[in-house]
Amino acid sequence: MKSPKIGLDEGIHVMHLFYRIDRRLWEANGPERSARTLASTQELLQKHAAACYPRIASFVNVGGKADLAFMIYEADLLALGRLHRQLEACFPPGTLTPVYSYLSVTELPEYVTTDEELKARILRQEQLDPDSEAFRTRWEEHRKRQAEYRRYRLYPELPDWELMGFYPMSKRRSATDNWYALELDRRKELMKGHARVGRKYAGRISQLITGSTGLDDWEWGVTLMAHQADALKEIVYEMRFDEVSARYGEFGPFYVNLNLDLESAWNQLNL
Ligand code: 76R
Repeated sequence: MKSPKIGLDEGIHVMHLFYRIDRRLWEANGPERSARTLASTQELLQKHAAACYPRIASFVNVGGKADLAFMIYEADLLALGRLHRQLEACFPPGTLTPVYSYLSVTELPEYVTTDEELKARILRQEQLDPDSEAFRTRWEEHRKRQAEYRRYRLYPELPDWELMGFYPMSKRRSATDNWYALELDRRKELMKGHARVGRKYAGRISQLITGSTGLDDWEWGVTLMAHQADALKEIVYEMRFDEVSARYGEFGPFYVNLNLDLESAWNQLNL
């Protein structure tokens, strides 16, 4: 069956790509080819530079595990696959060695307060009459915030901060600590603690959690934007003490990357 689009019911696909440059082949191609590669890759990135999608963002890895890194944001999986291959085709054959790649999708968390819960809380805490004007105004405010939150989670626009940290993670399923065997209420309670820790990092960390259960080797991709590496280290360290991570978190490899436009990336990597 041929289909012009492979979308999602809501949200977009996100792909993280990490490459090493084969320096021998690169040198053999010479500076003119390097300049042409830069120009054609730049052109592709400029054509895909929406705030959310279609977007290809470029980074330089500083953890030593890779050289170049990219993030592709696309609603259509066919288009995402095409962009991935077009990006690789900008480079001379063999010069780009894939190191790690990760496919995930944006999602709404299971643990946000439902409308019913919030309504009950407002009525209880603020002692409002459900038929009053005051309640209606309050409810309207909430609906607006909720819509904004949903839009941000499903169609993220990450801030242009200096660093991008990425790692995949899963929730544990061992005989004694099985996240998936917990009741929803218990998971909700635990996630409140997690979010409390996260909120302390407002202004220092901006996070994007994308779901990958059944799509890639871990269950979530964690993308953290930061100004400095200590913020990345501190949030991950502090979360290790929170029960959700301490007891139930399992982690893949960590990639720390500089958020650089392509020309700066070329300079940084001496390409
Ligand atoms: O969307 C929200 O802000 C609501 C609260 C929230 C949810 C539901 C939240 C807040 N997170 C949620 C879900 Mn998170 N997060 C991580 C990591 O290294 C580690 O130990 C864990 C990696 C970090 C650093 C982080 C940061 N979070 C999730 C999920 C999905 C779980 C599920 O569905 O079972 C994962 C895997 C996960 C992991 N989280 C926050 C943060 C930060 C900084 C916040 C506060 C966000 C804010 O205030 O805007």
